[in-house]
Amino acid sequence: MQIDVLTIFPEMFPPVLGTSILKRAILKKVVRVRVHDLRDWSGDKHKKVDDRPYGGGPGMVMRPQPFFEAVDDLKRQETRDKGQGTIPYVILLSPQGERLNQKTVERLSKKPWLILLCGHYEGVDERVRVGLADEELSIGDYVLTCGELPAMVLIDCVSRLLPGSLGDQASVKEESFSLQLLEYPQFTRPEEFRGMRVPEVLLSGDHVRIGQWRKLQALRRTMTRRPDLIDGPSNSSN
Ligand code: 4GX
Repeated sequence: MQIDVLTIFPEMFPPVLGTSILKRAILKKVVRVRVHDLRDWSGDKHKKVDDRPYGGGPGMVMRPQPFFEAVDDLKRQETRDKGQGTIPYVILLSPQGERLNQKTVERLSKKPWLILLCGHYEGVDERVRVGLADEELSIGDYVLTCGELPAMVLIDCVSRLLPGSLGDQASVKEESFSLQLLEYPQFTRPEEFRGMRVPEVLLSGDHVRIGQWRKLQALRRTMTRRPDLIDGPSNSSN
């Protein structure tokens, strides 16, 4: 998969892309991530990418032109390099978007090419939404300072689903189960730590009982903390 990011803070990305699983996925060429400075397309001698909102009001709005021209250039470049154009799927990260969940991540992981648009200030010109983005996504109902962190979240959760990114693809399957039910409690050594003991059943070696205990714990936890996961898709947060 190819991922291009349009941002005014490209320096935020290398530390995240260069660590752990993402680093390995990139080295193994499971995913290719290119981060571009949106100011390269500002078309302005001061590299300004924002302007004052029509109608007045506080804050600044990101101009549409740099986003549109950057995407045009990336498409042109792709056609030049590959002869025929893969079509990019353009995503705007914003609190107004549909909330990201694992189902969406799975759908996006099947796209050959994503372009992520990171917004700042009070937002971006509506025409970016209407005329450029294929989809608008939010990573949750809280307000961040920028769209770069959501873009990194998306890169992270999409990349780990790509074949070859995790050593063990079985863990992907298991994780997707754990989205219908919260995980059971896990323990490792020692048997007692600061007065807290590992549940006796886990030391019993009785795998039938262990399986039953884990299932019960997972159900209990889900019912108390995330009943919406059991109620099903009628619930908003699912
Ligand atoms: N999940 N933010 C984006 C600026 C902005 C506003 C409107 C585009 C349109 C967020 C979130 C989030 C804060 C990132 C505002 N860009 N993005 N930024 N939660 O809070 O995605």
